[in-house]
Formats: sequence, C-alpha cells, structure tokens
Amino acid sequence: MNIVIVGPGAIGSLWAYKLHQAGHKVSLWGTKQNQQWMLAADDSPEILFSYNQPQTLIDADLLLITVKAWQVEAAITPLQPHVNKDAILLFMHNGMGAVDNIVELIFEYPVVIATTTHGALKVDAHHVKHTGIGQTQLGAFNEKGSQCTFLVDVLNHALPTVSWNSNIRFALWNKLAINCAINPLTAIHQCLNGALAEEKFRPTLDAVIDELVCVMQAEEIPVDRNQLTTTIDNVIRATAANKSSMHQDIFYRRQTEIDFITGYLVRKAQQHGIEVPANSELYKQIQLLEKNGKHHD
Ligand code: KPL
Repeated sequence: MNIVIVGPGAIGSLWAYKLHQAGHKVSLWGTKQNQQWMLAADDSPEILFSYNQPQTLIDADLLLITVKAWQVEAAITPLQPHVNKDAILLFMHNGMGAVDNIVELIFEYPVVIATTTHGALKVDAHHVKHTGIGQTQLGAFNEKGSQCTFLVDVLNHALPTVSWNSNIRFALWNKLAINCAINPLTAIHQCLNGALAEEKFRPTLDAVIDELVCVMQAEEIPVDRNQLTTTIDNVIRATAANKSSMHQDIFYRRQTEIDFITGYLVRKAQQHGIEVPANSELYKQIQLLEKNGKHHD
C-alpha cells in the first residue's frame, strides 16, 4: 500500500519503520522543511523516507495520522484537499473528541480510529526505540470505515498484535479512563506512574474512578467499578517506571492532551448533568500548570 504517516513522532516513526519493513511504500508528513528523512528503529539500519512530497498524498491508499489529539485539526485541514477520497484515514492518538471536531472535513473518507498500548521513544530526531510491546485495536468511525477490516492484516503483519473492535468506543473510553486516572496526577506531582500506588493517592484515585463510572454509564459504556479499579491499578504497576506523557509534557512546557482526556470527560459529564468535582479539579490544575509553564525538577 501507499502509506503516508502524518506526524512522525515516536509512535508514528515506529509504525513508519515497521510498515516499510513489511513491504509497503511509506512516506512521512511533518513540520520540518526537509524533502527526505532518515529513520532507524532500535538496532536496525537507517531507512530514507520521502518527506512532505505532495504526490505521496495524491497517491495515498492510507493516511496514518499519529499527531497528538490537539494537533489533529491543524494537521488535516491543509492536507485534506489533496487526498484522494478513497484513501483511508486512520487516526491514532490518546484521548477522545479530536476526530469528532473535524467530521465536516472527513465525512467522505473511510475513517478508522485506533488505540494502541505500544510504547515508543524518540531517542533523537532519527531514531525510535520500541520500549514496550503492546496491542492495537482498530474500529470504524463511519460507515465507510467499517469496510476496512482488512487493515487488521496489513498492520498486524507489520507490528502485531492488531485486532478489530466493532465497538471501538468501549476501548477508547477504557483507555480514556486509564489516562484520566494516571496522567493528570503524575503531571501535577511530577512523579513516576508507580508512585500512584502509594496510599496517599488512593482517595483521589477512588473519587476520579467513581466519577468515571457515572459518566461511562451515562454514555452506555459497559463498566464495572471494581474491574476498572483493578485495570487502573494494573496499569500503574505495569508502567511503574514510566513518566506519563502528561508528566513529560508539563515538564518540557509543552501543550498537554488534557482537553481531550479529562476535558472530554468533564464536557460529557456536563452534557449528562453529572457533577465531577475530582476530575474538574485535576483539569483546572493542569490548565494552570500549562498556562504558567511551571514545572518541578
Ligand atoms: O498512556 C499513558 C500515557 O502516559 O499517556 C499511560 C498508560 C499512562 C502510560 O504512561
């Protein structure tokens, strides 16, 4: 397939490399001024990719869009007029609501959403490290997207395991719940994910989870409070040595994904008339940290 990776950050670069190795014609689209870009993954040799070449958009069968949620609209708006209407748009990012914000722009395309638990780290501009083996779930965002289940084979061949979830909203909400619990707290306290297992965080985590359960139920997402608590505790343990993405964003004074994580939850709660004071407080604190560009060392 002719594949364009839009936003070759850590996860996008990993997919670019793996899809190239699997035999696809892969190009990159990003914010640099270059026409070519060298990439290596782990200890494998560097590969030269074409970069920001308009013809690759015209020829694309698949656009894999791996920019952050808050960058989706700005990334897609200038590209969309050049992309063939048969090309599949596959979005992969943390959080929810970003694709809903651009439905007008993309309704004619087959649109697929992905959520992944692979870990990737950009060691430098040209090297990506696969730091954690995970799973990827795909699901349709629109009717045309539901015709794209063959993507499971394409992607699974490149970077397993990939599965199709006919209710991708369930998977996205579960990932959102994990991110609502872990990301803001680790960002505020500038601590490793594992620190959230300490007793002092239990009351806040419990309050965040209680509110998540209420909103998920209102959204008709199957959820069990004890099971969700166990899932979150397991992720805290499994990623104990990680700095969460929001922890890093605050540390490096970058914009965070809070509007598409806790912000999304708070907006959904408002629509249902549900009070979510614990999450609202975390939302407020992250917005303040973002505004002040403050960080702890
Ligand atoms: O997705 C993550 C993130 O940091 O954004 C978790 C699961 C919390 C792992 O760090």
